[in-house]
Amino acid sequence: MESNTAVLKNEAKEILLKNRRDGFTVPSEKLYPFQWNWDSGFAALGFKNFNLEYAIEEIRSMFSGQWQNGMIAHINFHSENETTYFPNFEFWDTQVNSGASQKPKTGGITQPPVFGFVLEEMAKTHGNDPVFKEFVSEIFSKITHFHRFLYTIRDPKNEGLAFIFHPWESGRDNSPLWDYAYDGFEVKPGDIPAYTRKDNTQADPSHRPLQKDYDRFVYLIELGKKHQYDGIGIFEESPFLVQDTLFNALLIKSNDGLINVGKQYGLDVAEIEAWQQKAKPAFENKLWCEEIGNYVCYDLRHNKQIKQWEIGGYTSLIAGIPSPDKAQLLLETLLEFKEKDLFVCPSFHTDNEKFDPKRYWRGPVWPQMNWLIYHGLLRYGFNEMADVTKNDIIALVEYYGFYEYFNPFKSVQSTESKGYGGHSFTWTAAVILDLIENA
Ligand code: 9WN
Repeated sequence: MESNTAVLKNEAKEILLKNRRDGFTVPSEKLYPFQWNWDSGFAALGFKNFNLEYAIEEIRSMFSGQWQNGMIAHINFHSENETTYFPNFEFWDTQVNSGASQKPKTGGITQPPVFGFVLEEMAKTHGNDPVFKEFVSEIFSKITHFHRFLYTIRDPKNEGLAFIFHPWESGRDNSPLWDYAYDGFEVKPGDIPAYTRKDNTQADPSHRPLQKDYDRFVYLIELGKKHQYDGIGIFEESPFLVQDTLFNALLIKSNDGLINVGKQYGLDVAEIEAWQQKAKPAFENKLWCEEIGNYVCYDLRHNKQIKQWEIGGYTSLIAGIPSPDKAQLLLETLLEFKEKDLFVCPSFHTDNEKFDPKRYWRGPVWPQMNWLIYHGLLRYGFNEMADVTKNDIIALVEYYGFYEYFNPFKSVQSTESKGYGGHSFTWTAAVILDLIENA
């Protein structure tokens, strides 16, 4: 009989292959039928464990949609005939920017920059493979160009921290953090064009964002359009303007990835090192919050920290940002969750009134977040908690299946038999495979 691990591994590979299209992978067949930016990085991370060529094609395909200004959009609409997702390429209308990708059509915003560190992960196993070396020479300057976009257009005051102007850019679309960032901003009738959501027909509406959140999502798309998606007017006008923890921590981690891979192959990394010298102290000084005992997002529109405990702060660990003392403070909350019989790591603090164990980013556990936290904890030598983080996500997937996200309460296992959001989910498969293969 096959062991549980072998069964999980096989299932994970099957999902990755099943979700693969023409050189790229969709996060979930119906719910998300295109290529998403950071999902694609995680897909490559999964593929590199059994098919280097697919991992390379995945990233190559993502970068086929790179804009002239360097941006990698959050979605590449490789297929223009899919009808199950809103907003589609027509709604984004990225032709307002003359440097936007024509083929594939894309969205007009970006997502957390993961490709630098994914490249480094690939180098760990394939560093000596000539095919991989060739790929590095092709992709290195493109990833660097993406970071350049973030450190210029998204950092007009040259602080070393990139801003986001849409919750979708954070990857944590519906986090309660953004309620604070909007600070009461509501869309009024007539502010936005009529539109029809599709997500609620593909997933349980009680797990998805509310209508007023979607109205604000659409408002910010219209604002992006008005300023060709990269104009300074976005910085001046957007009601949502945030220096996000996760976004900037993964940018720093990806800078490190590029520096390490670049040095290995004799490439020039001076520009990236200069960004890094500014970015690390800026993150530490501007985002650390003593009151919360964690890093928090900075609301640039209202000039204040968003003082809430939230999962994004934990990605500072994988980026090597906190001192050992601060890392210890981060660890303590995880230990509390473990003591309370919760699966690690809820996306929002369980004591907060906005915590919701079922709704999208307002409490559930997310597989790719556990992968990031697991590696962060290992980096600081917190091996026991790292194992808990890894084993919890494996246990959740083993029990519920390869869903998009999960209820953090162990107690609900007696009454619930499914996870939440999409199923047969790409990054869930990818990180489970990677965690098992590299145990
Ligand atoms: C909008 C694809 C994406 C992830 C995000 C996740 C969710 C999309 C949506 O799905 O966002 O980009 O329509 O809700 O929040 O992190 O990349 O898996």
